[in-house]
Order: sequence, then C-alpha cells, then structure tokens
Amino acid sequence: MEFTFVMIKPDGVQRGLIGEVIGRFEKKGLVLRGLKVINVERSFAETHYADLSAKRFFNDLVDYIISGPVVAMVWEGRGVIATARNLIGATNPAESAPGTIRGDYAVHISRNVIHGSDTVENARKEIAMWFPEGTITWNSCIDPWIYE
Ligand code: DAT
Ligand code: MG
Repeated sequence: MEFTFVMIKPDGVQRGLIGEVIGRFEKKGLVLRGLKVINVERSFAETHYADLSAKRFFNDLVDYIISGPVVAMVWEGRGVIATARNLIGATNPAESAPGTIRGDYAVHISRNVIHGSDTVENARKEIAMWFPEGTITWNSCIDPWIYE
C-alpha cells in the first residue's frame, strides 16, 4: 500500500469544503490514516514549500498557507499518490478538469483549495513532517470490495 499527504488549504477550510473534499477521497475507496485541523507557523510553511523558495510567488504562497487553519491528512491506497493528484486536478484551476476538486471549486492558482504530494519521496517527507506523532494502522473492512 502507498500513502500520501493531503492538505485542505485555508480557503478550502473557510469556504466549508472540508466535508466535500474528504467525501470524495472516502467515496473513491481510499482509507483515512491521519487527520487534524491546525494552524501552521511561517517557518513550517516555508519548509513545506522549500522547493519553491526561488519563485516570485513564494512569499504570497506562505502568507496564504498561514492565513488560517488547514486540514492535514494522510490517505492510504494502491497508487494513492497519483490517484489523489487526479482527484485534486491541475495546479491552475483555470486548467483543472471539471469533476476534479480544483476544477469544481477553484478559480485562481493562488487559491486552489488543496495540496497533494507529488512523488513517493515527497509523500514520505511530508507525512514525516506533518505527522511526527505517526499515524494509526487499521484494516478497512471494505478492502475486498475495493481491491481484487
Ligand atoms: P501543486 O500544488 O499542484 O503540486 P506546485 O507544487 O507546482 O503545484 O505549486 C505549489 C503551489 O504553489 C500551488 O498549489 C499553487 C502555488 N503556485 C504554483 N505555481 C504558481 C504560480 N505560477 N503563481 C502563483 N502561485 C503558484
Ligand atoms: Mg506540489
């Protein structure tokens, strides 16, 4: 099984999209392994987005991520990193397909509702960083109805 880190950004929380987002992941057949609502510190947000520190939009991005609470989650499933990115949609909501979270609920690239890890390595790093307390293990009884 694979794990990914997903975060509902402050705009998604303020706009009341938490249930909608979680519902889409749940109904897809993915398993929730970690969940918390938190405010993040500037330095933490800067570390999370360290790969983008040279970009023009970096400071605005960090300001946005610390502007209100976020919902941090770990989801489990076969190929969940790519599956989550597909549910989330393209980075720029102007280009995200309808039916994706960004395609249905966002308009502008700077307010795109949700984050999902992009690679196995980044998923591992982000889960370790956002959930240093670890996540619980549980067996979903619907597994035989989701996987062969
Ligand atoms: P993603 O969130 O789809 O993985 P990313 O890792 O390239 O995209 O960028 C992280 C976030 O930074 C993205 O969700 C929104 C913001 N961002 C990316 N490119 C941007 C741009 N050209 N202008 C403003 N914000 C941008
Ligand atoms: Mg990214």
